[in-house]
Amino acid sequence: MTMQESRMPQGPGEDETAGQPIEIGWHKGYLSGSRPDIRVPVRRVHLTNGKDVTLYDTSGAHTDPDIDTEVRRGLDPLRENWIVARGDTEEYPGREVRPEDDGVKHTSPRGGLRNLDAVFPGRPRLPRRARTAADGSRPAVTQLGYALRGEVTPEMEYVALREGLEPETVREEIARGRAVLPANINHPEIEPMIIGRKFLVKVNANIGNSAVTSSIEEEVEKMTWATRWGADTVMDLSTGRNIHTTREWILRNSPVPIGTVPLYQALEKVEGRAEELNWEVYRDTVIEQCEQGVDYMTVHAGVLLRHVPLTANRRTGIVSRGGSIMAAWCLAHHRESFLYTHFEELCEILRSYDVTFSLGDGLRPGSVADANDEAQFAELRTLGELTGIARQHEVQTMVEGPGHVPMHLIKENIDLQQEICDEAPFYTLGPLTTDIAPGYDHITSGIGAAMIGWWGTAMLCYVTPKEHLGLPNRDDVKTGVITYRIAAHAADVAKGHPGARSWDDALSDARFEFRWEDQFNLALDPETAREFHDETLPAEPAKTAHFCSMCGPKFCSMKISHEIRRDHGTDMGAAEIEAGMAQKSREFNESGNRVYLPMAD
Ligand code: IRN
Ligand code: FE2
Repeated sequence: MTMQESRMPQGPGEDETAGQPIEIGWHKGYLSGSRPDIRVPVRRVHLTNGKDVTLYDTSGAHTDPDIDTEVRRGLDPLRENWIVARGDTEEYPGREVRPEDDGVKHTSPRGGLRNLDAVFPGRPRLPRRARTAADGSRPAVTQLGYALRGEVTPEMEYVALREGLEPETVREEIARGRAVLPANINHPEIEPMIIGRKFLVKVNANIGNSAVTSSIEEEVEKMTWATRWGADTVMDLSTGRNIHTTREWILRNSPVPIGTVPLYQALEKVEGRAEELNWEVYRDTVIEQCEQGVDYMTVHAGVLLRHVPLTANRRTGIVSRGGSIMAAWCLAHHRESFLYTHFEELCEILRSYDVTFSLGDGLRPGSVADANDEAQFAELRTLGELTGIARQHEVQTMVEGPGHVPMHLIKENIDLQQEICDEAPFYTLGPLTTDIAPGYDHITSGIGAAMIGWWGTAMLCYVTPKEHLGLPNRDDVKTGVITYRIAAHAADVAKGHPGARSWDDALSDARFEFRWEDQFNLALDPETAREFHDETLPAEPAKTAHFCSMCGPKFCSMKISHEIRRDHGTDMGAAEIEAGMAQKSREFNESGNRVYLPMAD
């Protein structure tokens, strides 16, 4: 296969370049669709042999030198015309956001002082929702609704181009409930993406301030940093102050869908007292976030009163934050969860904005000892029931999964989830395959993530080295995203996603042919690859020298293979191979039987 053929995705569409000089090794390009406003960003890596490789790109306009991005203004609303042209939505005044909704009331001792600089200054905007009919009803303005009605939306065409698949495949998978395309009508800035087992495995990165540990600017920067390294979605798990405003800044600047757990903000509104939560506070918080443009929401509606006792004998009880809030509420009132009893009302809200459900796993195991227990699977059965209800309302739905699971128990998780939830996309947190390595849980979980991704999990929620220990900083975010991109890509290769392997092949060719620059530019993390190489071979010519630093100039398996091929051609008979090997053996013995030779030699 030539490098030209090894584009990923191998989709239709022509490439336009973004005018960046080619010398830097790669540039941002665009694949164009059936209309001028469908332009799918790609990372186009230029190889020194004159060919190029096209890679999936999640980094948005922030990495396009031709687009002047300014965080105070926000990204251009790429999807706005598509949404308006459908003619099924209306603008309306929206909810008024009170200072206490912004987490100010109880976290600021100075009586609601609000950092006015922090208010998002971008273009004024009224929220949209599905148009209200005379009888008060509203149509489903969801991608699922359109797919069921046989319509291929511009968003569907966009992701088809992005994945190198047919638009009709995208529509079918969404209609079947096997894929979701999270795209709130109030988040027109996103570059559409799809989550489903037939598509590339996706990675989510969690960010978010807690109390006062980080500023809005830092959170926005973490978001752009995470998407730069390949996060397909970002969840803002902020709690504490400026919660609404922080989210506004993130949404207006994010090229990827944003997820949240509305329960966290609702809890802030009742000053952290779980038992004081109620449906009205929760509903208003959900609407507030729908109007802002949150694309998917974790809803822990599967934690039922009768499930709570099932966790009593667990080694590590309930570890999900949302799960423990809902368990506390159920026990305090000895009533069924308001998320469960009001679930249909919640569906009606989400369908008016096209917000996707991410049904939370509030009873996921928090240790390998608790994996696959009755509490976990009882909740999963409830999530299956809720998936069915959400679909009847034409609300897109995915299902969250564990957690901590040893390797031999992982497969049962995806198999059961697919069966119980009628193949709704699975979105798992790892799973961590052992509990013994705090500080390295990106690795303990990356192992589980690769396995469960291979078996059909559609999106992997990253885990950073700070898991169980603290809040991730910028470096941890990068480490988490890179680790999970590896897991996701390894799964794509194993699943045989069209085009996935060609990235590996392009890099292997570069490695085998000692095209160091190409190897760096094709690498998932070019900076680290280049830096590590430069540590041992700092001189510039080394990058093109025909040996690798592992074996030195005199002995290198790849160099030998090259020499054999050069001297004997590639179609060698057994005798010729034997002769080549004997020759190499002599050279080796004459050099003193040393595997590593001094560089100066
Ligand atoms: C993903 C799969 N299972 C849980 N997650 C994520 O964990 C979820 O989407 C959210 O980002 C995070 C925290 O969830 P809990 O602890 O409130 O359940
Ligand atoms: Fe954990």
